[in-house]
Amino acid sequence: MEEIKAKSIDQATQEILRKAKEENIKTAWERLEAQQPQCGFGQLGLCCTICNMGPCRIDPFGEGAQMGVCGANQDTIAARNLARKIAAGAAAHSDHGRDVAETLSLMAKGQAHDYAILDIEKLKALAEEFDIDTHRNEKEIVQELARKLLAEFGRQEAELVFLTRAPKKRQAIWKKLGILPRGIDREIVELLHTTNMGVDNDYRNLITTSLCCALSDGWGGSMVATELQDIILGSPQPVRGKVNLGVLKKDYVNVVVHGHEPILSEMAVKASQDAELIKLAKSKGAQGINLAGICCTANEVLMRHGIPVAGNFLQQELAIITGAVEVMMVDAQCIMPALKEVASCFHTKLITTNPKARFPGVIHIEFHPEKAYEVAKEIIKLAIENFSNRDKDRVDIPKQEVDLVSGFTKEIIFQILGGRYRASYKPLNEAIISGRLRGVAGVVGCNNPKQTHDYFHTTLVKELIKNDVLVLQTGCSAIASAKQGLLIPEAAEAYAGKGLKEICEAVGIPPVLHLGSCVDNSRILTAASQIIAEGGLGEDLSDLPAAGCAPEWMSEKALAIGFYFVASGIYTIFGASPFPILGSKNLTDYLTSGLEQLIGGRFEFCADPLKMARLMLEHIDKKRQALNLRPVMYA
Ligand code: SF4
Ligand code: MSK
Repeated sequence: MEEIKAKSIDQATQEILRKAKEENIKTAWERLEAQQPQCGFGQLGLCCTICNMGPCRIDPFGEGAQMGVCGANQDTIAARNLARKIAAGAAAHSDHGRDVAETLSLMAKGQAHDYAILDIEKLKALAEEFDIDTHRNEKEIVQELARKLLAEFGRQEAELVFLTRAPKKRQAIWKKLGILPRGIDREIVELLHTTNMGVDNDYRNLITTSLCCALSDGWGGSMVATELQDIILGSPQPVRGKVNLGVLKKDYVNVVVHGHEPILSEMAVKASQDAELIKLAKSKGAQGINLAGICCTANEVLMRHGIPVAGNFLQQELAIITGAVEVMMVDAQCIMPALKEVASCFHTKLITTNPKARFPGVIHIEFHPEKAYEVAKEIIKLAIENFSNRDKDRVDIPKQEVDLVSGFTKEIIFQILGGRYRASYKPLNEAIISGRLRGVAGVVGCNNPKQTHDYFHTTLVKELIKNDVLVLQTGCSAIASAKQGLLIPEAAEAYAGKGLKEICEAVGIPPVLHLGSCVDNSRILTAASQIIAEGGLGEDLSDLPAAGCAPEWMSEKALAIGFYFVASGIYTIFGASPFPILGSKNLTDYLTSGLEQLIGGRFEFCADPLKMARLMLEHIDKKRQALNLRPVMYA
């Protein structure tokens, strides 16, 4: 019992972990145990496999080899390893953005009939940003916008258009450092080039190139994904939903969507509501079709349709172990290879849909935007057919399902705080200036079985809101908070400090705002830029009483996000496991201290969520003092 409680604070997770143990099904936690002890060289960033003279390792105790065969030292090796991860993370987000832009391009050619422009205002606003004449017909605007957005990936000269959204002072810092990203692909390629054997051996320069690459993700690829998804799939509005494994329904055909790219799952939502398919499900003895999500695809369909969320990253295997899932359809990113093995213990059909993300021996139904609805219907039909294969005696659905409110985009925060007729960030700025609100924090990122599941996210978030910090969340972090009941307006009464509570009650929002999926961290960048533009809180993002944090991170994408937060001037803490760089003292010192002089932001590593909160609060207070703001009202 104690052993299971150490794995997760979430009761539904604990319940299914017990079931997994009884049925001898291994999950990420057992596989982590089987990996112990994990490689110390890898943890410290001191193992290099970049060329075939290696692998080389640096002895962290200073007794053995201090150089690789080529002469690379610990600083070069650790920085190169880190840089490659950032390039991979940025590539994942940005390739997602490209796929959405390609869908827009197909729409313009009349080849993606299942999609329509659902946010025309946003389309026009974006077109204007890209210098497109909006007095033309919609098709022409779409065509031109798709062309210009796709060109952002291969741009060879000048800078990405979205960078102009940042405050002028921030743009000047990037310019001075020579890190204004050109094409998104170009920066990823350049970073990979510099990490080749015998190219960049200066850890500081490798970090400069990494910052540039990460900026091309946050202010490039991810921003393209967010903006276009809003245009094609509709901009989210505040919406109620439910979260945790209890959203799976005993008498329904359960279909779980998992991954990151909502273009197909959007069609799965439509197919799950198709009258004919519901009739078919009923003819098979089910009461209907129940669609639920895992990870960021879940966040996308939750934000736009209130589709329930079955869980975050570490719950993907557990959803199948409930025995109640007919189909888990996956797109790309954060999908554990182990799902195939776990699904084979049940009747669950695992279905891959993205040609970039295949599993050997797993059903593959390839998604193409040209026949999106057809593909979604085929998958839902397979789920219906599979319902009769469910072993009812092995079904065990935890009862936990918690209410939440999601759908807070930068535009919605703007409208809610300012009111429909005077939408603005002014009330938010005034609340910070007056000290009613201490500041703002972005809490994002994954789960990691090395930490007690959800504990770091929720302990940190509770401490921040108790101290009058408005928390903005995305990804699996937001799902963790939702499961603890922090994403409903009533949470303000239960957990928030007096100042934050007053604001939440006045406008009817939760103290923790769910802004969407991992690519939607770009919403935080634009919201922060608009706060600066509103006035009274400095001239640059680094002036803001704000901080970022990824308490339970695991993905390379989290590193890319951390780097674009820091490159944007934000103090950012990574929780529990630090970056695998501690074998290089120079690099560690540079990232946690030296970088601040250069770019205004820096990293911190901290393994205690309460201490993390304290560090973030101290940073916020330091920024308040620098801005000469009034003391926090209810401190
Ligand atoms: Fe070893 Fe240098 Fe090759 Fe890395 S690049 S494997 S340190 S020889
Ligand atoms: S899904 S990147 S585990 S947040 Fe975006 Fe969650 Fe991290 Fe994947």
